[in-house]
This record gives sequence, structure tokens and C-alpha cells, in this order.
Amino acid sequence: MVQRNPCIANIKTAYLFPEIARRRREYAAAHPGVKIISLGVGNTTEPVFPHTGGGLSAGAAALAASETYTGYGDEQGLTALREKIAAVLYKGMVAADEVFISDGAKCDIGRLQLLFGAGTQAAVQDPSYPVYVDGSVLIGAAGGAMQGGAVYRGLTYLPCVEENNYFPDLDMIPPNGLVYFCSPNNPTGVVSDRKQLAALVEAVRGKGSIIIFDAAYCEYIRDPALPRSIYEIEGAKSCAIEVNSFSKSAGFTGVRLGWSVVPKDITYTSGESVNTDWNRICTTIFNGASNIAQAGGLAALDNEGLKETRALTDFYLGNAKLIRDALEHLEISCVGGDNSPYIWAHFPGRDSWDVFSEILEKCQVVCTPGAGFGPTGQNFIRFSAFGHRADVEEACIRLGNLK
Ligand code: PGU
Repeated sequence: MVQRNPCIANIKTAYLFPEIARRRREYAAAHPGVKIISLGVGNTTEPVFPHTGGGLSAGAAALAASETYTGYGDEQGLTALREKIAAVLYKGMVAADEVFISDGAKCDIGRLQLLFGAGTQAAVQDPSYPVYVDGSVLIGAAGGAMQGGAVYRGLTYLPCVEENNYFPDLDMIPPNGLVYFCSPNNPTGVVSDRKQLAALVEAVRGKGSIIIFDAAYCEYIRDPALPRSIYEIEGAKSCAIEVNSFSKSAGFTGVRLGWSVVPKDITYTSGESVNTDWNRICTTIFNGASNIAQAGGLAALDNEGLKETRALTDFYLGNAKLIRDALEHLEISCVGGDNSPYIWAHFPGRDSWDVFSEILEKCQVVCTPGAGFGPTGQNFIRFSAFGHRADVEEACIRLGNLK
């Protein structure tokens, strides 16, 4: 018999979103014929726009002709796409060989942890995208099993709550460790401003730590004063890795395309280059993103494609406004939804799984219980703005049943 990886035994039994899907199925089975609307998992619903879709089609067609067929590409991604991301999205703040194309931000968050391995101190915003926590536990970084509630021993939870404007106490960041930081934030929808991120970078540099900055929702930022990338902050190139994705900007959740920026300035305690190791990891256990997806990514970064990104994100932000207005009409206090596709709604004194069940039963709307994102999420519900407009409108009317 082969021994089970003890880190797997440490992890919570189910990943958050499959658990929500299970409860939805259970409800649907008990209530046949009822139309359930999902404002739960952040999954895109609208078709890829024509110019970007044309890139995907051309990528597929190229594979079907002998003159244009390509097999494996460079593990780090197409040079043209790395260059285009560096030039168009980062305006030259990062170099093409610091950009590594991936099959999505979630997969990269998992793989990046191989750079640091077991025993690494890790801090997460509380609440946060569960992959930072579960991924850390899987690799043994958190070093321990659950402590009770939703808390893992060995992980530092940085509460981000109304009282601190959803920005953590930087003194709590562990030295020589990792800090996962997401802005626009999943699940709160709050975006950190320039001053806050400058303080984060300064604190992290002072502690000899590294930020894993998740910018998956940066295309939802409408306020021009808010930073879209951590590299807009001075000093970040020596202490921050950024993960990003075409999922929510181009509707590529099912296509699978993302990237990580690993600056050459970042070194370990030993002085070795993190960028060189990331290159080694990518070439060893990743065989490159799909060439069809990358052809779509190139099109998404053309001027026409960028207009499509704006239109798609405008659409989901329109949904977010409807949801936020509906909740505020019910006098439910919330944040997010203006520069982000998530709304974080407060249900004081209530258990978030109970509120989840109440919303499912009274409104036939699926949402995400805040407790799934960490201990401070206990009295909150996350509403996702990803949905067809008519469904979102109907869901907003049904939320009136909560009165
Ligand atoms: N980073 C953040 C902050 C996310 O919220 C998500 C998706 C990803 C990365 C994943 O990006 P990919 O490039 O598509 O891999 N979060 C969604 C979907 C749930 C999930 O498990 O990824 C959500 O509902 O939170």
C-alpha cells in the first residue's frame, strides 16, 4: 500500500464551489421545475466577442492545415504573446521574459507554490480566494491541519474588515514568507489604492517576504486613480509576483489562458533568481498553454480586442450595479461591485451558510457563503455579477423575498 500524502489529509474535505454546486443539485432534485439562478461561482456567461473569437477560430484553423500546423510550443508561451502582454498591458514596466503564459491564474497559483515549498510561512487576506489557503496546505506550506472554524495552523490570516477599510494590518505579515494579495479583491470587491499598495510593498520588502499579487479582475477597475498592477508601485519588482488571466476580461474561463509575471529582480535568501527557477518549473512540469488559446489571447490584445474587453467588463459591471442597488434597496449593507464583479453583503449576526440556504429557498438564487473565504466571512454573502442580464434582473426581483 502506498502512503497518502499527509498534506492532503490536512485539507478541508471539499473545495468551496463544488460544495455549493452539490447543495444546488440537492435543492433542484427536491424542487423539480424550479428555475434556479446562479450568482454563485464567478463563471462567465457571455459569448467571446467577434474579434477575439476570430483569433481563436484562426488558431484552430491553423492547426488543420499542413502549412500552418504547430505542435508543442515554448513552455513559457509564444514570444509574440509575452511581448504583447509586456507592451500593451504593462506598458513596458515588465520585460517579455518576465511574463510566463499559463493555462490560467488558478493553475499558476498552485504551481508557484513549488518555488517555496513546504514549511514556508504564508499570509492571506481574510477573506480570500480559497486557492491561496488550500494550495498552501496541499504543499505543506501551512505546515498544519485545521485548527477549528475555517482556520489552518501555520497560516497567518490578515483580517480585512469594515473597521480597517478592508486593508490588513501590515505588522502581521510574517518575515521571510509569502503574502497572497488580491485586488480588486475576491470576494469583497474592494480595490486597494496606490497609497495602500505602496505601504504593502514597503512592509513586505522590510520583512524580506514576497507578494503573490492576484490581479485577475484588474480590467474591472474604472476609477483611473486605482492601480491595476502591483508594478505601478515603486519597489514592487523586487518583491512581487503577479498572476493574471484572460478568464474574466475576455470570457476565457473555459478557454484557459493566463500568465504570471516573475521579475528578474526577485531573489531568495540564498541570492538565487526566482525567475530562473520559475522557468525551470514551467519547462519541467508544464508544456505550454494551448496554441489556440494563445491565438485568441493575441487577438484580445489588439485594439479591437481591448474594446471588446471593455464592453464585456462593462456588461458585467452593469449586472453588479443592479445587484448592489437591489441589496441596498433592501437595506442590506454591502461593498464592491463598482470596480469589481463581486458584491460583499453583510448579514450581521447570521451564519453565512444559513443565509445561503435562506436565499436559495426563498429566492431560488445561488450565492456564495462568506465563511467559505475565511473566518471573517462568517456574516457575509458574496454575490457574483456573472450572469445573463435577464437572469440577473430576475434574481434582483426575487431577492425582494428576503424582506
Ligand atoms: N484568481 C482569482 C482571484 C479568482 O477569483 C479566480 C476565479 C481565479 C484566479 C481563477 O482564474 P483562472 O485564470 O480562470 O484560473 N474565481 C472564481 C471561480 C472559482 C474557482 O475555483 O476558480 C470564483 O468564483 O471565485
